[in-house]
Amino acid sequence: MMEKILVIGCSGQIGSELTLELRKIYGNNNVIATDIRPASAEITGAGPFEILDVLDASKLQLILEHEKITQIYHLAAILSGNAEKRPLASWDINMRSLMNVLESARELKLKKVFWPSSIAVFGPTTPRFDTPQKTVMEPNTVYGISKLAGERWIEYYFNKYGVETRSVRYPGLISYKTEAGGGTTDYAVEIFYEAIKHKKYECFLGPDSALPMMFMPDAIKATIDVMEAGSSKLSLHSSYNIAGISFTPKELADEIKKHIPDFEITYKPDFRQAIADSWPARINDEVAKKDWGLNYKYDLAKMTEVMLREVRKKFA
Ligand code: NAD
Ligand code: AKB
Repeated sequence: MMEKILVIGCSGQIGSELTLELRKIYGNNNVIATDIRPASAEITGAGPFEILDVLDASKLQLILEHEKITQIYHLAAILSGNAEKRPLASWDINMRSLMNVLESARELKLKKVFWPSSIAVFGPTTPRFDTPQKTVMEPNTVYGISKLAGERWIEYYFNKYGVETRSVRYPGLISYKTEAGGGTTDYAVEIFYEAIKHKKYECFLGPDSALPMMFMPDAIKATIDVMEAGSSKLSLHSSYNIAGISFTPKELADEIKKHIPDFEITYKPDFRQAIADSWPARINDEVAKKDWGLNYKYDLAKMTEVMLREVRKKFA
């Protein structure tokens, strides 16, 4: 059967790249891109795009039926930093959007859903190093609470109704195509722009805040791999830890200095420091490796080299 994909949140940091990758696999016209805001010319020029507020359950249902959608990639959410500024509105968006997607998937018997969780599901009582797949989870941010609740709901819909949602706990994602969307790990994107533009960066986290991170090409590959894995391979139906590379702001700055020797970093931690302090420094992703063969191409040095090259091109 031909797959027809709906991407919700195609204009964001992940959606802007994942949509293009999905179109390479399934064909331009079989990937319907949607977002509450306009999309890039790269997306609108190559295939179908529609404005969709995913909180509008009837419009969502209409598109799914009209386009005969078989799979949804649901990427719309309010990320950790922005969610702390508007807790109730963010809870509403993060949870109601997921419930709309799960209910539609149940009613229309869709084949599969992708919905990302995050390292934000962990909290200050979680072991910070080599964080296991299954461990203490007491998140203390509204974003983390919504992701943990989402994980419980996707597993519930699988067990109760057979709705198959595939999910990974993304670390902080680093990319150069689209701005990062209001998260705590965004310093690791901003730093490259400031390094190229001004040779200096004031970091909103302290020098030693180690966090799990991942370069976008590895994240896109993990997303597609978990979606394509055979059902019999999956030992869990909540969300898989994926670890990527862990580093501190100081370690990233030192790596950038190898390319821009006069680059300077200063530190002025803000409210996001407490969020970073509540998250793991490094997580364990053995289960994803064993179940569906998670693997990575980029380490800190390789990622830094590509980021500097690509951001430089943008300003050239
Ligand atoms: P982003 O903020 O860059 O993009 C989200 C997109 O969703 C935006 O384009 C926004 O316009 C859209 N959106 C917001 N509300 C909407 C609504 N009501 N209806 C339709 N669209 C709406 O976020 P991202 O970084 O691309 O993240 C995508 C997903 O991955 C989110 O679920 C996020 O929690 C998760 N995630 C991201 C990271 C990361 O580092 N980027 C890490 C862990 C998890
Ligand atoms: C954020 O910082 O909110 C995101 C995430 C790790 O979920 N990048």
